[in-house]
Amino acid sequence: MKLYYFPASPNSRKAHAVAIHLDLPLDLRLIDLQKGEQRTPEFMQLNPTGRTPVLQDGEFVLWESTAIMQYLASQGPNSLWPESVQSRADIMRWQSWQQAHWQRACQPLQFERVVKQVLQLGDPDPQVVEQATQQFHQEAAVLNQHLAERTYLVDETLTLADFSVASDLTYAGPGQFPLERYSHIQAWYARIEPLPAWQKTTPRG
Ligand SMILES: N[C@@H](CCC(=O)N[C@@H](CS)C(=O)NCC(=O)O)C(=O)O
Repeated sequence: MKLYYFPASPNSRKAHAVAIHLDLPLDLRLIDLQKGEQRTPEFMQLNPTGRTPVLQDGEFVLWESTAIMQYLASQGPNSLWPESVQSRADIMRWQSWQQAHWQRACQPLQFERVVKQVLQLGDPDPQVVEQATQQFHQEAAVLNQHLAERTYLVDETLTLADFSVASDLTYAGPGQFPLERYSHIQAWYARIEPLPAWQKTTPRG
């Protein structure tokens, strides 16, 4: 299977980490977003939305990171994506929340404080930062509460849900995400961070 990815991107990281965790060999193809490679005609044929990651398994082409994670984890039985219908629904709940709400709170902080600096796009916009910070607190409070008496998000075991939600904390440090008051999120992320799959997908540079 080929994974077209950009290693610095949290969405690519989710898919790559799942493959590493499950020991699934991937033929990695770098799509350099800084060079605009996601908009070449060849890549747009694979993903008309012009985004990474994309998985190609023979003739089958799949985009959207959550779908890719589920496809990878469906290659054989494993505890990241258990057979139970309720466990899967619960995982999907957190993956849906991550895409619809958590990512929307984290991404502007990442963009304003990290991406803009790397790409020399100017200073963070205080209004965007203020709005994202408010949204961050709203969503982080829910996540923190959920993790208060749990080790992982679903079923007390590491699942796709953890990789999805953790991906948005990739730039929590340089993005100065206001995590101070969320001790349960911090404790949970400290369990994800040492995993070989997370270590091996930590963006370098
Ligand atoms: N919902 C998509 C989002 C993918 C996405 O936004 N990828 C970003 C990198 S994190 C990208 O490729 N952006 C390139 C662009 O928008 O030009 C997914 O989960 O795969």
